[in-house]
Parts: sequence; structure tokens; C-alpha cells
Amino acid sequence: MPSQTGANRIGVVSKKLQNIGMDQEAIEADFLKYLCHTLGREISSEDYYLFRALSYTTRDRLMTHWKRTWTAYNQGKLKKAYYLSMEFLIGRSLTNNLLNLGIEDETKQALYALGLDLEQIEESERDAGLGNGGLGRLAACFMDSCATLQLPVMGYGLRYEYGMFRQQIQNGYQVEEPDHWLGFGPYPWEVQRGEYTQVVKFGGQSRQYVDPVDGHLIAHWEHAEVVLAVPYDVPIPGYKNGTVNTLRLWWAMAKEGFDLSEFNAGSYHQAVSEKSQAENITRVLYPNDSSENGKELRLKQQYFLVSASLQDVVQQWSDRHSSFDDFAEYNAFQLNDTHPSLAVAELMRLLVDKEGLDWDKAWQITTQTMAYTNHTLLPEALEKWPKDLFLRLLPRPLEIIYEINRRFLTEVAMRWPADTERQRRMSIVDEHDNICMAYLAIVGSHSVNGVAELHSTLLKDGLFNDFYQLWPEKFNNKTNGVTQRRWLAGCNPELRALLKQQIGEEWITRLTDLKQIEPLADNQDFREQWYQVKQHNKKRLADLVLHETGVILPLNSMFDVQVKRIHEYKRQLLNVLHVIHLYSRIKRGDADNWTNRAVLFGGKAAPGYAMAKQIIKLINNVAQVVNNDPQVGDRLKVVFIPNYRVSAMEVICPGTDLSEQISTAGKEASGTGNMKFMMNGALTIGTLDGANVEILDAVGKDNFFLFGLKTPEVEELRQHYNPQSYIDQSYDLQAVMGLLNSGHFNQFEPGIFDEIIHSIQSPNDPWMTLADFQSYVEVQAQAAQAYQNRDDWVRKSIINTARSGIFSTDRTMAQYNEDIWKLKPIELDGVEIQC
Ligand code: B1N
Repeated sequence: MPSQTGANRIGVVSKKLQNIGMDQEAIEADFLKYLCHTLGREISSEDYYLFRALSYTTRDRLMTHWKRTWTAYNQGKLKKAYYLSMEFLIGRSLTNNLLNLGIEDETKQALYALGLDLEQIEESERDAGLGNGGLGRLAACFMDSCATLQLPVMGYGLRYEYGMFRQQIQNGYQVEEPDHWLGFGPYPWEVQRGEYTQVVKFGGQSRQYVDPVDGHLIAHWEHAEVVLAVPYDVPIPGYKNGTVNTLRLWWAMAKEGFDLSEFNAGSYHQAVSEKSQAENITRVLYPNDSSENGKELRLKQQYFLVSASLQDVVQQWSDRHSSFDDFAEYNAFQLNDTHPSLAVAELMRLLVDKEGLDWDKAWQITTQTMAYTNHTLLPEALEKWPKDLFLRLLPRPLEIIYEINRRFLTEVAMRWPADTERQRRMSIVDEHDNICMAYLAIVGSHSVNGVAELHSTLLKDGLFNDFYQLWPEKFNNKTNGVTQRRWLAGCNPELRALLKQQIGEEWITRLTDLKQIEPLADNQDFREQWYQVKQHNKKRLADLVLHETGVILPLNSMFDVQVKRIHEYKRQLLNVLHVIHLYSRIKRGDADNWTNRAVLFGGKAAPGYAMAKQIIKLINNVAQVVNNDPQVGDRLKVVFIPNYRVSAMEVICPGTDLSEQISTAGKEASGTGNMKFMMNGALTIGTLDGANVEILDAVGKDNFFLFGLKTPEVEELRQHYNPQSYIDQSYDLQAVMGLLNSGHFNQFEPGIFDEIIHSIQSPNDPWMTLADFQSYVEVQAQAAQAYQNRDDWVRKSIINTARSGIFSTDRTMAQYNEDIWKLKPIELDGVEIQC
């Protein structure tokens, strides 16, 4: 048989591959092929099958780009970064992939020719809800931006079988339903890559042996239970640039057969149960946002992610290189909060135990490759794991952590001799024998960043001050962002069209271009068009609300929106107090010159967070009373949108007039919803917290409704906080508390809000809700007034969008790259692929 040379074969194959058409006809043909031949369905089948056929059609068009990108990464020497995260909150992918491939119009037309509607089909995609909130969605936005900037960045995460729970509201209460997102047919965007399976160890013991050859001590991690980590890759296309990066999600699988063969027939059940235990590791996402519940399984998840990912990277390195000397020059790891901070210990383990490097060399490599991002100052979110749990699950990593700590404390002692109090404060292992993961991350990294200017400053001055004194050069800020591909171009097609008419579409990859629309704020015609777009989007949002809650929102009312996780520090309660205040004004006839308002809430409470669940119930009860009072009518509507998620936000943020960002100053690390709203032309009412500070800087005081105490004032007030004094001074607040106390919103459910009422009146209320009530109410009144002047409001709305350019994750990623990773964009020209 004459055989072609490798090179020839590649040439022939790539020529054939290039025939995958991006035109309407080819898309239509492939769509029909998948629908009829692969899925065995027809045009009249349920939307779900149409979605699947279309997603396969789209995925095909990503494949050669994906291969080429992957090949480019593995050719030659190229520095790569790895984003390690327990959460990637992807949401839907079809719209985004079509957008980034640049085939939306062709696809729309192909479907249209078949009598089908793309928008309707897109609605059939389930959200991939592999995250809790801001932190997870940020990771997904980062992936999109890295691909668009052509940065060689790979995401590593977990493929949870159950994502974020689905929230139902029953009798006003949150009820959680499992989100078995993989249980309804395959996830069309993933490709299993069994050939990259890794083995992860748990339990057993660590033993030290003397090497008979050179007398060195060698550690063995023995008698461990092993779990397989099987990777599933998700393509991450850049915007029209031929780059498709990879998000690799690990799935836990029991090592088939290993115990079945050892056990006799009588232990069959035990064997199967052990298998299912191993597979529990990636069963479910922990639904806690900004707090840690310290469960054993969570620690297992963290180590599973870290160990599988680092072995993957280290193995790929050692397959191609004979030494680790320049490993740090070609690899960077970014830790998304402390959740993957075990990476510090695991990389040491792999380098020392497996690759045989000496400690100092391994430590140098580790600290040069690791970088840590902190996302919260809340003490309850700072991870600490009991030593005993560590010893049982991860004996060898624990030894390594102790050695890291021993050496580190020596360094502290050299710098501050005799300051034992400082050594105690800074120790990775605290006085109760807990491992402090944040300290491990700081000690093991060359970069530590916060996620907004204020937050990064507070890290240096407060939480991590001891470490800042030791290593000021490690600390830096990287203000968060959001990707405008999803959060403007994708979710707001009407605004996109209007922008295109005026300034083209360069902003899709250079968001600061939006400033070109600012002069148009003075153009009456443009303002009218802007207003029409907003009204259109409000209609879309009102339809969603009607569908989900049965409440009709008048389109002439100001859409006032607070959607985010339910947490006391985010102060949904302050918003509710304001709603009750408005209701009370209407009831007492103080409603002259009124601005109609629809107040929308949405967000999930952690299942174990009783107070957050009470807050949801209160919102729903207040809504019930307000919406059914004929005296209130259109002047005030209140709704709680159930099951807030990425795809809901894609409808909510374009239809919002007023964005509520009202956390207690100093508590919200950044916020990213605030940026999505601003980009889509909402005005913000907010405190000086997180990235609100930078939003205010960008838009100026005239285009932002600022209220409330500042961080130092909050801290000062804490010493002598007296909530009763605010009630005594404010008639408005007395009226609100009067309604609450009288049981007006819980007439047939006596006492259910006692805890809430008590918490905001307590001198120990950490969130100091009542302290900000009066200034909030005043600024809300200004917002209502401003809304009545349509010209003025629309002008401010345009300015908000125009100045949102810096809040693109393209900017954020460019800064991570510039300051921390130092990667070169990849070069795809001339990269040949094999098939
Ligand atoms: O991370 C976001 C920020 O914009 C938010 O301000 C911040 O609250 C959020 C434990 C967290 N911080 N910490 C978490 C999530 C899950 C978990 O198990 C903590 N999430 C944030 C992006 O920077």
C-alpha cells in the first residue's frame, strides 16, 4: 500500500476540513442533517431538538479553530496561564458562540428559510449554572476575554452533575430544587477527553524513606484511595479571530474494577457503595456565596480540582521537557480566591516527590508561578480547615504545608525578631490548629490582588496588613469587568443596532469606543431612539415578569432593580424599607407629583442561610400587599423574580432604569452586576463600595445617585451604633417600622418577621441598615424626580453607557497579563492541523 507522508496527509485533510461552510446554505444543510439523521427528528419537533441540532451545527464550526489553537499552544515554547476556579458560571452558549463565530445572520436566515425562529430556539438551552454568583460569572467572562485577546489561557474547573439549585417560590418562601442539568440529554458543548484522565489520591499515610542511593529523605503517600479525574473540554471562542481556547472541567469517576476484583462476592455492595462515594466528589456545587461551610466533601472537591489540573500541566511539561529549570517562565497559575489554594502545596508535592526537585528549587518555581485573587473581606468567607480533617484526607499535602509554614515563620522572625505576637498572627496554622488557606495562598504566590480599587486598598490596610508589610510588592489591584460580547452585544440586540448605526461595531472588541456616543446625548433624535430601545427592553422584561409572577408592570414606571445573591451585607432589606416607605406615603395621601415605580428583586439565598430566606419571604409578602391594594394602583409594583440566573440577567439588565448597588460600605469586594446595568444604560443608586467607587468616578456625581456612609464612617460608627436614634429622628422610619411591627405584611403569619425586625434594630447590626435609611430615601426621591424629566434621564443613561468602556474584562485581562502573566498573544497563521 503506498502511504502518504504525514505532511501530505495533513494538507489533504485540512483542505477538506476547510470546506465546512459558514454560509446560510451550509448551515441549513448541517442543521437538517443533525436534526433528521443524527437525532431522528423533524422540523416540527420540540424546540429542544432544534436547539440540539443547531448546537451541533455550531460546534462543528468551532472544531477546526479549536484544534488549530490547541496545536499552536503545543508547538514551540509558549508561556501559558491556567485559571483555577471552583466555579465557571457559563449560562447559555449558543447565542454567544454564534456571535463570536460571526455567523448569527447566516444562522438566522438558514432557520428562517425553514420557517424557524433563532430567538425561540435559543430559549431552549439550559443554563450551565456551575457557579454561585459574581465570582463564577467573572471566571466565565475572563475566559471569553482571553480568547478574544488571543491569550493562551486555559480554564480548569469541575464538571458538577448538579449546578446551582433552581429556586421556586412557594407561599413566598424559597424552595430549592436540584438542577440536574446533565440529566436531560447530553451537554452539546463538551467533548470528553478520556486520554487525559488523571489519578487523584485521598487518605492513607505519608511515610518517609531514606533513599539508599543518595541518602535523601523521600516521601511516599501510601495506602491512599484513588479517584479518576476525567476531563471534559468546553470550547471558548474568541470574537471573530479564529481562536478557540479550552475550559477543562474534571469529572470524578471511581477506578473501575480495582475493588470489585479484590472483594469477595459478599462485599459486592460495599464495593459499589465505595464507587458511588468516589463519584460524589463532583456531584454537586456547594451553593454558598461569600461563606464557607467547611464540609469534608468541599475540601475533597478543592483538592480534586487542584491535583488533577496540576498533574495535567506538569505531565504535559515533562512530556516535552527534560528539566523543570524554566517551568516558571512558561507557566502561570491564577487562583480564583482561596478555593484552589491547595495548588501551592500540590505543586510542591509534584515537584519534590514526583519530579525529584529539591525543596528550594521547587519553592522558587511555585512562588513564581502562583498568583492569588482575593474576592471578599467577609470573615465568614475566609477558609480555614481543621488540621485533623487534613491529616485524614490529605496527609502528604499537610506535611508540605507544615514545612512551608516552618520556613515562612523563620522568615518572619528574621524580619521582626522577638515579635512572637506577629508570628502567631501570620502563621498558616492558627492556634486552634486550623489551616488558613488565604495565608497559604499569599505565602505561596508572587502576586496578590483585590478586585476593585477600594477592595485592594482595604486588603493592604486591614485584612492582610501584616503580609503587606512583609511583601508590599506582591499586592496589586485588578478591577473586575464583564464581557461586552455577552453583556451588551448578545443581550441587547436593539441597543447594539442603534450603536452600530452611529459608531460601527469596533466597541465589541474595544469597549472604550463607546465614548464616541457621548456627544449624541445632546441630540434629540438620538435620545428618542435610545428611549425607544429602553422601552422595547422594558417590555421584554415586563413579559418575563408577567410570565413568572403574574404581575403586570406598567411600562411608564421606573424599573428599579436589585438582583444578586440574597445577603444581609447587600442590604436587600434597605430596599424593602424604602418600598414600605413609598407604600406608606401612598396610603397617607402623600403622593403628589409621583413617579410610578416598579421595584424588582431577584436572587438566591444559600439554603442554610435562615435570615436570607426570611428576607425573600418579606419581599414577597410586601409585594402581595402592595400589588393588591387598589389605592396603590400603578404607582408602585413590587415583584420577586424567581430563579435568578445568567439567562434571566440577559433580559433584566437591558430593561432596567435604576440599578440598586446599596451594600454597606467596605463589604462588597467589587460587584459586577453594577457594570452590566451601567453598560446597558441604567443609572446607579449606590454606596461608595466596591467598583461603585470607580463607576462614580467614570460617570460623575450628576449621573449617579450616591448615598450612605463611607467605609471609615461605618467603621467608626460601629463603636457606638445606636439604631434607635435613627428611628427617633425620622418620621419616615417610624412609619415604616410601625407598619412592620404591626404585622401589616404578615397578618395571618404572626411573628414570622420578628427576627428581621430585631436584627436591624440591634446595636450589633453589622450592616447598619438604619444608619443609611434617611440618606437612601432622600436620594431615591431625587432619582424619582430625575426620572420625570425624560430628556435629562435619557441623557444620563447615554452617558452611563458611553463611559462604561473601562469595565470590560478585555481591560481586566490585559492588566492581569501585563502585570502578572506576561503572555504573548498566540499566532495562528501557518499552524497546520492534523485530523
Ligand atoms: O466575587 C465577585 C465580586 O464582584 C463580589 O463583590 C464578591 O462578593 C464575589 C465563597 C465566594 N466573593 N467571594 C465569593 C463565592 C463562593 C464561595 O464558596 C466565596 N464571591 C465573591 C467577583 O470578584
